Amino acid sequence: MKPTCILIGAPIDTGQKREGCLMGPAAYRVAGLAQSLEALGQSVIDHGDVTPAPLRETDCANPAVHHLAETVAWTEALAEAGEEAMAKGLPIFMGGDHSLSLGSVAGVAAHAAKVGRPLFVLWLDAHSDYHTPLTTQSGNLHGTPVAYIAGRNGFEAFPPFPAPVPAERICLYGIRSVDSAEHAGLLESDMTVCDMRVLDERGIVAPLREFLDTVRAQNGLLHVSLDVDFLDPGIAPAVGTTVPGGTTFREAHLVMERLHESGLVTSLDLVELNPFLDERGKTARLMVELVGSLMGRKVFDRPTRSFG
Ligand code: 6HN
Ligand code: MN
Ligand code: MN
Ligand code: MN
Repeated sequence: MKPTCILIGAPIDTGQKREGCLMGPAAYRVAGLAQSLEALGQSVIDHGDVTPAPLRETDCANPAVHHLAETVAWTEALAEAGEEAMAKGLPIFMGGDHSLSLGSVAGVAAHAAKVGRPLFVLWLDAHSDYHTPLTTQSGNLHGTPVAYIAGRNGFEAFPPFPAPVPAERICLYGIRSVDSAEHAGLLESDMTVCDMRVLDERGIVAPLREFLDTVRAQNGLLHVSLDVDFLDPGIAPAVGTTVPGGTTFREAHLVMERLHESGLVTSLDLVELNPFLDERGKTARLMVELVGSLMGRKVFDRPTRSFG
């Protein structure tokens, strides 16, 4: 049986400085995310938007870091909402900037630990998001979730990450903008880094298939974090951190179709959509279409078809 999709709105704007991501959940609703999933025979519950936890006092040795207390408050609330939703179905976190994943993946990881299955994370992004609050120069906490998930130091202001995900279970896919502190950290880790050079050389499918084979072999749960800037800015302009050379319309759909066919995806983030920067809803609609492909939409479906 197909799991129920649980839509969780997370109108977070505190992980970066360009305002507008807080309109993301509303844009996904207007673009018909729930309806498009229902049209695929999926049952859908819209949980509404999460409310951040009460603000606590926080401090950080890096003066560049901003909105720390607010981001911690979102993390706490989303971790709770995420863990709860995992017990009921397939959560789809509608962001909100990428600091959302500090909380969503914390909730998912807590669930994975409870059910005793290894968690894997596929990070579809132009960026590696591997800063800690101590290494970030922009001070934008949306550039830090991968480090939190992997259990790096520097997150003392945040709740301890439940069961950090070993680096070899994290795959960064499509990256083409990595700061030097992130680069140094990644070189010391066993993370699977499929940067754009790798995808250009090997194609969009082969490295993904390898990662999915590992998830399957270990009976893992798979969290997918989809940052709008994974896509080329030409097809997805509604994001504050555009980087040229992103995935094409066809590549992105192919990734989603492969993910669907794997049957492995157990939770999903949709992050960094800034509807204020969109062109007549183009990016929001594309994201909704991509979720459709991830949840099984096919242009042409022949049971005997196989691509290896
Ligand atoms: N994102 N590395 C840059 C920074 O400011 O730390 C960009 C971060 C982008 C964050 O992709 O969600
Ligand atoms: Mn602000
Ligand atoms: Mn990101
Ligand atoms: Mn990004």
